[in-house]
This record gives sequence, C-alpha cells and structure tokens, in this order.
Amino acid sequence: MKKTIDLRSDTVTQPTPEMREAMARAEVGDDVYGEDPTINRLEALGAEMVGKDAAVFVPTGTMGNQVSIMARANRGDEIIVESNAHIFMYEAGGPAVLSGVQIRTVPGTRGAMDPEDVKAAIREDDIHCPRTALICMENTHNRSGGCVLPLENMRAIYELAKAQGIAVHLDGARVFNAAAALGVDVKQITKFADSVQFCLSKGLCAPVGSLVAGPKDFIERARRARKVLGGGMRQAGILAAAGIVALEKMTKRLAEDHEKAKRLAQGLASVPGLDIDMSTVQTNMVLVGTKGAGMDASGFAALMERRGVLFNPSTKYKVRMVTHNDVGFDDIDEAIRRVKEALSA
Ligand code: TLP
Repeated sequence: MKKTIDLRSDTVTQPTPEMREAMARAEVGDDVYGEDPTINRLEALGAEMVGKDAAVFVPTGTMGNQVSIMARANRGDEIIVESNAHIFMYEAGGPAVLSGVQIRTVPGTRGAMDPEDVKAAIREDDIHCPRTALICMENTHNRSGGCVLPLENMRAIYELAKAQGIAVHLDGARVFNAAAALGVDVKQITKFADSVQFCLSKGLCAPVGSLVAGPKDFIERARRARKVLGGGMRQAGILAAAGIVALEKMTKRLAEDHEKAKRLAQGLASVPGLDIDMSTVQTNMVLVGTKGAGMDASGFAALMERRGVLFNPSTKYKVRMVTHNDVGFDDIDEAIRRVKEALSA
C-alpha cells in the first residue's frame, strides 16, 4: 500500500505526542465559571503573544471571526471585507445569520485591499445608509494561496479606519505563518488590528481551537457572543493544553512548512501542463493551474487521489496544496514523482 500524502489542508494535522501528554496531564475546571486554569493560561499567553489585553478561547476559527463581528456590529450595520475573504466565502453566511449585518466586499490583490477602495467603501453618516461597523483583513490570505499582506498595506488600512473611528478585525487564522514568512514578531502584524482571531488547529497542530484577542471590553462582549452560540465550554482545558504547546513550540517551526511548499512548487512547475506563479508561494500553500494539462481542478484532484495524493480544487482550473507538520520533505518529493507519473501516463 502506498502512503497517502494529504495536502488538502494544514487542518488535517495530528496533535503531536507532546500535545497528547499535555492534554492527559492538564488541570481543568469549569471554564464558564472562569475556573479552568489551563484555559486561563492559554488565553493569557495568546493575548500576550499578539500584544492585546485579553483573549477568549473558541472552538473554531469560524466562531472566532463570528463572535468578533457580533461584538462589534449591530443589526443593519455593514462590514467591509476583501472579496475572497474566508469570512465572505466560507462561513456559511454567518455575518447575516448571526449579526444581521451585510457585507460590502472590496477587491484585493493577493488579498490586499487598496486603501483608497476601502476609504471609498466607508459609508457616510446618512439615514439611508448602513453604518460601517468593521473592516476585516485576512493574513495570510487563504484564497490567494497563502499570500502575506504587506505590512504597509495593513498600516494604511488601519490608519484610515482609526481616522474614521472604525474598528479593524484581523482574520489571522494563519497569522503565525505570515510572521514566519516576514521574519517578524507576530505583534508587528497584529498591531494593525484592534482584534485578531488566530487558529491553533491548523499549521500549529492542536486538535481544536482558536483564540480571539483584543481590548478587555471587546473580549467581554466576544465571550458573551460565544455563549450565545453555545460555545461556552466546560473542562476544555484538555484542549487548551494542546493549544499552549501549539503557541510555545509549533509557531517556531512554520518556516519549515514554507520550505516544503517552495520545494513542491519548484518540482511541479517543471511538469508540462501545470502552471504555478512562484511569486505567490510565500507560505505553506501552492496553487497549481491545471488548464494546460487538459483537465479541470476536480479532474486533477480525482486523478491524484487514486494515486494517494490528496488536495482540493480551489477554482475551476486551480487546485490548492498545503504543506504541514505531517508531510515530510520526502513526502513532497514522492508527491511530485506521483504527479509526474500520472501526467505522463
Ligand atoms: N480554512 C479551511 C477551510 O475552511 C477553507 C482551510 O482548509 O483552509 N479563516 C481562514 C483564513 C481560514 O482559512 C479558515 C479555515 C478559517 C478562518 C476557519 O477556521 P475553522 O475551520 O477552524 O472554522
């Protein structure tokens, strides 16, 4: 049996042995009473790492984004989001369902909105118009293939939002990948947002969980919103214990996943028919165009699934491959070999 090489997402990562040990030993309590010492430790650590006053532990990145919107917006408000953002594309209409807000999209270049476009999208104070309650950015940007938002772009958007008294939220599901790619402390990124959601369960390998961090009063509202959504967990310190390992240890190894993505991209770029824009291979994702190989993305994914290499279509003619802790450099070489074999057959 050939080994399956799973490049569908970094969400498929298994918790590390150190995480499992920490989970088994975790001291726990009822977190709805604020009595889980391990969750309290994770929240304090997470807040400190991203330079915010407080944090709240949530089960998923989606819930993290949604409670952030709920804590900022009133019904009938509008939020500004990049047109390919996860919040707009993949959260099942959550902002409309949960917060009663409408989304105003602004196009991006590799996820980065033009500050002039953002400025133009902010509503006037007019009885006819919705109120602009929040501006969201996403770093790294998933649908552009894990591209990193330039810090200057984030700064410009943050400053114009501040000038108008509008809050900024960062969907930082993979913000530690962005920090690793830029070679900066993550605070250099999160300082351009009032709140940030970051995932422990993706490249950082925890089985479950995200943190939302921001000012104290905002986190109190987010905690209440989490309760509304049924996300008030009890002895979830078992999960937070893995999250602590994720933050303390796994944030330091992400550059290795980026090296694997580069190696994968370089290997596949030489395969006739496949098309890769190397300048977008900045973190742990590779977008591969399939049109030249006479296949659409789902055809290519199905072909390779039969050969034990898993990845997902991203658009009609592009697949997304994601590197992570559970694929080694040898797996990357093997995946390239299997693709070459499949396309020459
Ligand atoms: N992304 C998943 C899928 O939902 C697409 C993936 O495999 O990449 N923000 C961003 C930028 C994300 O990429 C994701 C997950 C989330 C939020 C949501 O996190 P979860 O899956 O924990 O709800």
